Amino acid sequence: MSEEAKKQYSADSIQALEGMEHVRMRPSMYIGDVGVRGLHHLVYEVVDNSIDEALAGHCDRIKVTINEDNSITVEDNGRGIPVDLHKKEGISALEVVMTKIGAGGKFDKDSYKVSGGLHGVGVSCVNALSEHLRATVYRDGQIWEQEYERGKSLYPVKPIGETEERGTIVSFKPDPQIFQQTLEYSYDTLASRMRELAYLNKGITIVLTDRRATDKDGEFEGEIFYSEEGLTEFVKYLDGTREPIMKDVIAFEGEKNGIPVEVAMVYNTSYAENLHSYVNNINTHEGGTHLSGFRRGLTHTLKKYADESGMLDKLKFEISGDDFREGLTAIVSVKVAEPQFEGQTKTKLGNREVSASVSQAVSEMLTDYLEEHPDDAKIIVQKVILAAQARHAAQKAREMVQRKTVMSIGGLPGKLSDCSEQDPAKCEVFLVEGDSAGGTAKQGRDRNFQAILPLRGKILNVEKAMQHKVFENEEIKNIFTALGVTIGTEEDSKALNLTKLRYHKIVIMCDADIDGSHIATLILTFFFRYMKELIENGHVYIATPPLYLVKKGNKKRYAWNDKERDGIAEEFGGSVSVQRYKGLGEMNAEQLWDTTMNPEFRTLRQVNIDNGSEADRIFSMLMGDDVPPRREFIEKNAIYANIDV
Ligand code: 0RA
Repeated sequence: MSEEAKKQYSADSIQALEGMEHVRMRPSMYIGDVGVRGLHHLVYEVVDNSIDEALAGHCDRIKVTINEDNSITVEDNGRGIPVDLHKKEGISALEVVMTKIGAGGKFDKDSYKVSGGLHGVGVSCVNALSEHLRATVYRDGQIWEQEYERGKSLYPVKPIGETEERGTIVSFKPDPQIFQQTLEYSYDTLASRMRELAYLNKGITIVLTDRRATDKDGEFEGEIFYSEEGLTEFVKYLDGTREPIMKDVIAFEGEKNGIPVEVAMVYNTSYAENLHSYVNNINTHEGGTHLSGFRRGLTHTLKKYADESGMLDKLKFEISGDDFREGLTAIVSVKVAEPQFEGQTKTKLGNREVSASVSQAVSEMLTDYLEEHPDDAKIIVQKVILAAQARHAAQKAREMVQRKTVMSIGGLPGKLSDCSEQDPAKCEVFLVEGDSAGGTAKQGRDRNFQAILPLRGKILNVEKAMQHKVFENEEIKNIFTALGVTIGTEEDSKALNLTKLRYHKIVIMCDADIDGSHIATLILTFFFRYMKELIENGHVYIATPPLYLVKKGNKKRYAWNDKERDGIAEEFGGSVSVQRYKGLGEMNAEQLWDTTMNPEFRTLRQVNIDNGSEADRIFSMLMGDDVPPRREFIEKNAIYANIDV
């Protein structure tokens, strides 16, 4: 190496070090956060590299394993990360990929890097944030290996044996210094992302194994995700518990103006609109140009068909864009070479050119389908007309809600016990099941900043009700007025106005039993379908009342599960008395305050939606007609597991 080259080499390695150090200093800049999400993000980042290798046509199998110690192994049968000398860096290409920020994928200029996690930061970030990482490459008859600690290589890449196989294995253990909140992986969270990836990238087999758990035959828990038909199957999966009103899923797959576009859609008997959009396998929660292209293509094509069919002749009012999407489940997935992400959470596609591509794709596939399936076409148009009529009725009901909200002096619901604090950021409202528990909560609360809104019994199942029924429902009107939220503008009948939100914490407080969780789920469904932004902005919480009170003499402690109860009993020793709380009503005001409402001691679970399509499927299943899957789900007591409360 010349003096110049040496200088350059050390300068580069200093820069690389700084890059890796920076990741460790500011991990949230790279992976979003250092909580549960960030922890799972590490896995997605590594898997994305293997997905890219598969999309480039070199790999069809990815294995993801949660190991006993909560480390993760990702294995693929691709070409293997190159291990030869990287000329500029003077080290193995593998080491460059693993230790240089932003180096990933630079070798293969031809390859179309399309996947990439939310932040698309590369495997070097995962390395920087892992206390240990091992990369093993099977390539050209040799097995190569290198290990790292907190992003620093422990030795140069070395051959460790011979092989006939090809592929890459990355095993990493997240660093407890970084991930202080939790190091435990959620099987359900990983499973729903792997399922999603399998549907979005048909033909790839993704094997997920959880070595922390075995089934009754002693086998490790796990699932194999594979989709032959991609989005068409994804739509069927999402609508598994809904009733389709048409024979086939309408689907498109191809390139439009050089942009790969995939769309699948089906109408069902529900009233909910379920649109999910992806760019490079990333869920674009905030939508963007691809979604507006979809909407435009759909409205335009259906409207044209309906007009020409003469079915709209007797209709007295205009059909709006919304009407075409009632009971519609659809997925739009595009691959964009240089995506521009905008919006609050950087999940809104900005690239203008994509809109026309998707719109054309949708027009083409819909026109074909409607022509070939005149019976289905008629059913769809009838559904749209019904939706338009219902929307008309809803508009009136909503205006009533709004009028009440606007003239809010004395217009608050009579059942609301408001707090005295005026600053919404400091205020909380508890939505409490039943008048009696509401009474206890009212006595127990700190009236300075805590308001109570008792709800009567089971609230309306919005999943099965038409919009105007929802807006006419007393309890739901009360929720709107109490929260100070209005809904609907000229262009968008479902747009929320949160500027007058009266409480920044909205806490659902229900009994800790099956009925209670059913009611909590009904309320959550309502928020999910009608006030999603409240959830997205982190305003919705679930209170967690204790299950047991363990007493011995004058010692007493609360327990939130059986394990805790047994632990306390053991600690107290001898014979203890255990009271099981069947409902909030069994607690007195002081107990409720101590355990569930007092910010110093309570645990509030914040509701957030990690995987929108899975949340949608779960709500439709929980609240739909199909009883068996619902029962099974509620009994597994995992109602909130997949929506990550
Ligand atoms: C760049 C070039 C080549 C392979 C890869 C990247 C690659 C990266 C990852 C990450 C996980 N699995 C992977 N598999 C492959 C190979 C180029 C060639 O062989 O010509």
